[in-house]
Amino acid sequence: MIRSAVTISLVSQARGGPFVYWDDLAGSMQRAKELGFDAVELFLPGPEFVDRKYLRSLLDELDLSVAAVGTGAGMVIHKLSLTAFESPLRDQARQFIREMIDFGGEFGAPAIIGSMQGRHTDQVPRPTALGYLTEALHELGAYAGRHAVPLIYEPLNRYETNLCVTMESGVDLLETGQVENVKLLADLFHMNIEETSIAHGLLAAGEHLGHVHFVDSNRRAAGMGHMSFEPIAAALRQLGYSGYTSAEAFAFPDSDTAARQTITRFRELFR
Ligand SMILES: [Mn+2]
Repeated sequence: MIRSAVTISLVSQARGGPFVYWDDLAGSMQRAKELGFDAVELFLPGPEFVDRKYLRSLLDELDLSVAAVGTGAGMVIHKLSLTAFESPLRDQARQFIREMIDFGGEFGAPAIIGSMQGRHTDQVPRPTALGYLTEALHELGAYAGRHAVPLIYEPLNRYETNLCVTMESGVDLLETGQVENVKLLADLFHMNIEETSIAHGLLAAGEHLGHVHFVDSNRRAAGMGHMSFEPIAAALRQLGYSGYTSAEAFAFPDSDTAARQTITRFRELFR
């Protein structure tokens, strides 16, 4: 069964980004539960920012799960990237991600590599960048396996990376590199920009699909843009997808409205 999740950001430097809830962890989790979400996806400044016992007690009390944890703060705050020209920055990027894998792993949640993949540049040509990325996914995928969770890799749109922008290129990266325990994240906002057909993109991801960012064409909550969700839901059903569809959307017009709109659309499509 497909499960619902909603994003919570505690990263002040990411203000204005596509996260539904902000700043107040306990209050946001309370709202997520009241609205009927199964889980929360957490975007945190780092692995030590939230006390683990405190988070565990909130999850138990509210009967919520952690769907995934983001690693983008490594880029947003520390300017780290797995494909940086400077090797210490690449090493620190891996270390930051390992620590986020350990944090998420404690809650049975995978870590997501999105912006931390970086991009190819004049200094780091495409084959070199793809080599760095593949090597990192190898190591970090195996590392995540210690917690019995996968690692999640997210192709992004062309304005955010120039490495993998479609599901097909993500599959190619994983299969060519023989990368194990790494799943793909299908973000419907990025796919709306890059894929010929979003449904076909999902089917191309196939067994590699591990997580979905559930959002409309304009990055508002599902139902607030011009995305055709029926073929998307049909493709997920065809795949037998049983992971999360997680609302990574702007808090527009406000957090509660975006969350309520998301769960309403989710129920229409998947319940
Ligand atoms: Mn995303």
